[in-house]
Amino acid sequence: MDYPERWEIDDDPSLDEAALLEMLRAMLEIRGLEDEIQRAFTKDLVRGSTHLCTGQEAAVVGACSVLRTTDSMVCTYRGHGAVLAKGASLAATFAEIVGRETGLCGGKGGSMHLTDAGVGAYGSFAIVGAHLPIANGLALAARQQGSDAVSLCFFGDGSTNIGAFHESLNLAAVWSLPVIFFCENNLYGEYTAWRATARVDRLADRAGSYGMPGVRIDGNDVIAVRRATGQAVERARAGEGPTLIEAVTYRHRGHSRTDPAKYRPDGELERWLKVDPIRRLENLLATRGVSPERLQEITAAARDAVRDAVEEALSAAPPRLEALYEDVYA
Ligand SMILES: Cc1ncc(C[n+]2csc(CCOP(=O)(O)OP(=O)(O)O)c2C)c(N)n1
Ligand SMILES: [Mg+2]
Repeated sequence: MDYPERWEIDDDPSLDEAALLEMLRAMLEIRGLEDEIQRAFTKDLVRGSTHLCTGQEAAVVGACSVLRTTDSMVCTYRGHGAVLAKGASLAATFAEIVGRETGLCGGKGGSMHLTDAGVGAYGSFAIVGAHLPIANGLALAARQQGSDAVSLCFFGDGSTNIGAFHESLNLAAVWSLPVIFFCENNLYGEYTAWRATARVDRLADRAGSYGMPGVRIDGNDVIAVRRATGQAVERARAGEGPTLIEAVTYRHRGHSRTDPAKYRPDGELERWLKVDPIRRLENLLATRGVSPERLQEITAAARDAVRDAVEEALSAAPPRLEALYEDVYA
């Protein structure tokens, strides 16, 4: 079944209130920035396309919450949230998306090419599955350098039918590479339901073919995501090799740009809005005794941070013409 079994999410007593509030803040900022990116897109401030992760915040925030800055992360074109969760600045991310020189890549990469090596975000990739071998390379590099850093790779359900997925999982298993293969199964690859493209009941079961553990989790439960990723990271750091995580989630918006997502059955979006990952974490915090006023404060602070970031980014200049010849590898 591709829907959470329960609405409430289980508490984890090992996490203090500050850790939970920090995850809430990160999820709210991602949600807020995605709204601003959509607004900027409709105002023609974004060149190319956008692929928003609205609804999938628990997956990227929960997973990145157990990483260190020195751990690496790669993701897909639906990667604004992943890069922010890994620690990139709101202003520099937004500036990149609207093509300003203060952007993560000097405004020359755009929405689908967000890179911030300083925080271990080694790129978002537009070619489906192309970055799984790169995640292996980052893991191998870490091991050869004698570091215990791990490599986390986000990808969609669509990637699991691409050749590079199978080659990468096999090689990572054979070489016991410290990789966490993190599949955000948001039920669709572009306009096609994932169940129309696979005959397995759980994508996580594919891990068995390569001799690594595979787990399927509620991807809208930030605590469950954090726990599963934490276990995979521990295994990887201990030299025990890769893990495949399938986090079942849902994108609230269409695939890209202004896709109205007419291919989704009536009522499906409304059902998923009921299991919004942010509302579920807020509910958990309320059961811990965090007051509604405190939650509102966090929400307001996230809104202000997003507004300031957007203002800062939009006041920056586009890249200089000469920048065209900089950062060129030749
Ligand atoms: C190799 C390749 N084939 C096709 C495409 C076109 N394409 C872009 S996104 C996408 C769907 C991928 O779906 P999924 O992996 O589930 O990620 P999601 O968009 O749901 O996050 C496709 C087929 C591409 N970018 N790369
Ligand atoms: Mg998908």
